[in-house]
Amino acid sequence: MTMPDYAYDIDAVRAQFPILHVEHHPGVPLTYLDNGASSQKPLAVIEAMDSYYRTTNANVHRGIHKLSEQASEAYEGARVKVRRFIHAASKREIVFTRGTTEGINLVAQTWGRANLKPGDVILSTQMEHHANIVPWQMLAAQTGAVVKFAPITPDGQIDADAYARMLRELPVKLVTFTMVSNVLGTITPAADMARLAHDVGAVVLMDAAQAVPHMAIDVQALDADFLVFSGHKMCAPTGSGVLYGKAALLDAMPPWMGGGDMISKVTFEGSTWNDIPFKFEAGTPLISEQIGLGAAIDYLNALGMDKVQAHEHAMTRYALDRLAELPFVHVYGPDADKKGAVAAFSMDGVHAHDVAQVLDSQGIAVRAGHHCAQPLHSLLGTAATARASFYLYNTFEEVDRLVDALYVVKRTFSV
Ligand code: C6P
Repeated sequence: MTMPDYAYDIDAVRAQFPILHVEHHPGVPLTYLDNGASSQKPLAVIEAMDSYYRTTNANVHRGIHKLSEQASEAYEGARVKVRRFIHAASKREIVFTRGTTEGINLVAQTWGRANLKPGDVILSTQMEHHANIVPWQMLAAQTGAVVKFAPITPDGQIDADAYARMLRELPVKLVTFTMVSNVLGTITPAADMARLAHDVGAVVLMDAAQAVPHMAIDVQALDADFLVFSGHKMCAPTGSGVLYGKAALLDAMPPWMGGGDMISKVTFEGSTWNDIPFKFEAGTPLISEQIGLGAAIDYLNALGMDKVQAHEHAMTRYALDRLAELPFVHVYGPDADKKGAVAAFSMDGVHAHDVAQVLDSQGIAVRAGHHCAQPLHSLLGTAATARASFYLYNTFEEVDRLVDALYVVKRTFSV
């Protein structure tokens, strides 16, 4: 076994996650390898939300009473933590959303409807999650714009020549791509892709749902115009999430949803809008959830994103090496150096759902299906894969447990 050469006390990390110590099947430890779908939550996050409801709960930006001021301070404090975490220039550029999906839909329905005309091209890639396909198809139907997909190579990377050619030859107005594929694990060359897109005057959106939880992100170094992510994949509660947008773009965009907090003045004749980011945060927000996101960021910062990434990289390499020992298992995507902590695989003669069910009986949680990436699965020539995805609390022993359990799957189905 390759032992990690970075300081990382995995037992101390695991002690912070109560759910990892619950027996979901009697006598069998939980091996949680479904982190691409959602991560588990550390005590720091659980306690931050508990403490909010015990001591600080009120609506934000509204009351002039002490409790509302405290809730607003905590909520806006979380925004500052997000700004620092992704190195945005200003907290005005941090719009709170319910997650990646909402962030992409927001950009499509505001920037997209205001800026796209018939024939304009929205350029995406063949490895996108449905959240980065469907909102653009809906926008195309509304505006007459066209969605195109840059192809990928057989080892699951962006075809760089084809991408550059499409940018040169098509009237591309928006480029939108994932930073890490939720199926192949591919880490895309985001900064290079953004530079090429900017050379032809296109605006760039980065889907960072599988990136922000796992690596240090600097939106200014990436030169992202928009970048979206979900809290629930990075130790924070469901319902927390972020749309980062450059201030000049957000300022120029019309609002999406109308209601409380997003207005400057309302009369029976019409309304004017609040400043960013509030212009995009209509209604009572998910207050405790975004405060939980702030606590998750504190937790990740204390661990160190460099160490998180080193741990996951070592584990992904180990997992790919171990899975390569199994001739009846086929792993999709590039090798460990070009990949996030994801291993989607198929098994000869056994459907992915059956694989997942037998693994579950061994206490191992993986996801099976198309992982909300149906077009990519058709390209791969399969309807479904099983997917093990790792996070900061997973261990090398858990990889061994997965490999042993795959032999059980093989025996169960006599393949
Ligand atoms: N992928 C998975 O199991 P939401 O649901 O809004 O938090 O995230 C959507 C999303 C967008 N882009 C990528 C690359 C993603 O991986 C996801 C979520 C989960 O792969 C749930 S489908």
